[in-house]
Amino acid sequence: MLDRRQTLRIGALGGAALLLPGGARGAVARAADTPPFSLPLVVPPVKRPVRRTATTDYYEMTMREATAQILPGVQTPVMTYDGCFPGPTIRARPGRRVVVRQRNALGTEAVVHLHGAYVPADSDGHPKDPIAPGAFRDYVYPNLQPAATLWYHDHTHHMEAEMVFRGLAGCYLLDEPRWTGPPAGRYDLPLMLRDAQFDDQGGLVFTMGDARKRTVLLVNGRRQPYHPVAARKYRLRLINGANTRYFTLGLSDGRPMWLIASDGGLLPAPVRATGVTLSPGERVDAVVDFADLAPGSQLTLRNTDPNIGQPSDLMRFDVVRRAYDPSRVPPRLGGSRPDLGPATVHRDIVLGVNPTTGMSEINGRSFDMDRVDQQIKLGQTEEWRVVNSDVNPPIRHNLHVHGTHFQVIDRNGVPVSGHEAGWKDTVAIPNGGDVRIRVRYERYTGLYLYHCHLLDHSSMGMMAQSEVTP
Ligand SMILES: [Cu+2]
Repeated sequence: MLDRRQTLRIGALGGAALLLPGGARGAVARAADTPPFSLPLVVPPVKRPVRRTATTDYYEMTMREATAQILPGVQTPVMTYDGCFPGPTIRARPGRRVVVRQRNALGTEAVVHLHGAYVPADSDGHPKDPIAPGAFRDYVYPNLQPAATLWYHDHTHHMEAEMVFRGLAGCYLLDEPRWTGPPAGRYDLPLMLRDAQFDDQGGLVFTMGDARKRTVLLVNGRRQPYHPVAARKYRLRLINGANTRYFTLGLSDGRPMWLIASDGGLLPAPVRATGVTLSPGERVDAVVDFADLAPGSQLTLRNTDPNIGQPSDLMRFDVVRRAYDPSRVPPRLGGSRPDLGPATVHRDIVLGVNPTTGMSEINGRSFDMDRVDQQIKLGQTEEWRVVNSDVNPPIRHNLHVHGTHFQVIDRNGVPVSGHEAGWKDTVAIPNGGDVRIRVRYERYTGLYLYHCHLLDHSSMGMMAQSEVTP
């Protein structure tokens, strides 16, 4: 229920932006008048472990309020991990355990979910496990899964939409072992995409469900940044971190990208594409080659989602130098082709907004964390037919499943292709149509959520939970 939402108080900062020198009235208006591409791209810092053992890297992170320069010349109050907007990046390796101690220095409870990770249920960031203000929790991430682009974000009961919107999200990159292949190091660039709305003072405005006013597009927490690049290949880890916006991503000169990884990690083979659509929570790794461009060339990463009308520029790449490039996109990437075999259990999962109550529901019920919605046997393959029943008016929904990856069979009966044919944890469900997925839990038992990742919808109840049993 809406009335169960807490009112989020942005403590000492009071929600008002602090203006940089020259401020007072008009700072946001001036920021709006500032030409695009006037701020450099922020690459979130890679977090260092506080301790390393033979098996485990230990990290400590603090959730706290801070300010960030999202718009030129304006400091906006945000909720952060470690003061960073987005949070610091954790780089981990398959088979090597990570433990993150999350301290809550916010004035409100919080919980952290690692999106796309196979983790024990008590480290999955279930809303029944909040961290109280002033307390901490140790999250254990075994990383027993293929290398992949994951991200961590808030999952507080009824509050994840607002808390992620205010900044509680960061990248968690599970790296492949070193091999001669896709661009690495500083040529491997995480790009977290989202939108935002601001008030006249530069504060973030969050209104549940009102996504149409979130018209400012951000990359790594900044409006339309620029990034100097070398004339060579780059790996772009594209993460849709928006609450409800879809992105159809492409380069302004129409040059192709090689899609090399989906939510679950490397694809079997690269897929050539000039555009790729991501619903909220989805990721794709794309290799882009700037080698043919002379220093001084510029091109932009654009959103060409047909639902927004004109294409909009997300950021600009400025080619500044030539470079030796030993990286390559091999014809075989080493990822596995999803094949969970025939299913023994079939289910219908219907996503829809209740026209009478306005609540978001799955199979006619809004989320109740004390109710188990379905039981799943460990090791057993299930097939889910996921339906989006919101046709009139059409409302977009997708489905994210916690704690495993799934195989997407088809959408409206048509087999999926491109990155969607790889391992996925989030998939877009068409209005009035369906997507069939096969799901299997392999390792851990306990409670795992499944929900629409349009976070305004999950916060309003479009969420349910499976109990995985031995
Ligand atoms: Cu939804």
